[in-house]
Amino acid sequence: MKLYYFPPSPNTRKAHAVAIHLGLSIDLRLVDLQQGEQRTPEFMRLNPTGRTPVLQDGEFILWESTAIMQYLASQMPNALWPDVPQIRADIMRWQSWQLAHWHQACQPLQYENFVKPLLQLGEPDAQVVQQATERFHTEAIVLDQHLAERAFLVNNTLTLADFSVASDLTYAVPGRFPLDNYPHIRRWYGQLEQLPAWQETAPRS
Ligand SMILES: N[C@@H](CCC(=O)N[C@@H](CS)C(=O)NCC(=O)O)C(=O)O
Repeated sequence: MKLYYFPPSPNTRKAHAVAIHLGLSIDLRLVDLQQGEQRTPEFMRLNPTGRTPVLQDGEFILWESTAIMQYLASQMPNALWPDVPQIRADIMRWQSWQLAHWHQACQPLQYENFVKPLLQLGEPDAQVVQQATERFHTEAIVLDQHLAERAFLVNNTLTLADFSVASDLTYAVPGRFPLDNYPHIRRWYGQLEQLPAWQETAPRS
């Protein structure tokens, strides 16, 4: 299987971490987003949305990181994606929340506080940061309360849900995410950071 990837991307990280954690043999193909390689005709044939990651397994081509995670984890029986309908639905619940709500809360802080200064795109917009901070707290309270009673998001063990939700915390420090009042999120994310799959997919500075 080939994974077309861009290592600094949290969406790439979700899929790549699952492959590493499960010991899957993956042929990594770099798509350099900074060079615009996601817009080449060759890549657009793989993914007409022009985004990474993309998985290719023979003739089968799959884009969208969550679908890729599930496909990778379906290659063998494992605890990340157990073949139990209720557990899979629970994992999907958190993966859906991550895409629809958590990512939307984290991404503006990442962009304003980290990406803009990094790429010299100007100062953070104070109004955007304030709105994003409010949105962040709305979602972080839910996550923190859930984790107060559990080591992991689902089934009391590491699952795809953890990798999905954790991906948005990849740049929590440089993005100045206001995590001080969320001890359970910090404890949970600290566990993720101990995993070889999370360490190996951490962005290189
Ligand atoms: N919903 C997609 C989002 C993918 C995405 O936005 N990827 C970014 C990198 S994090 C990308 O390739 N951006 C390139 C561009 O927008 O030109 C997924 O989960 O795979």
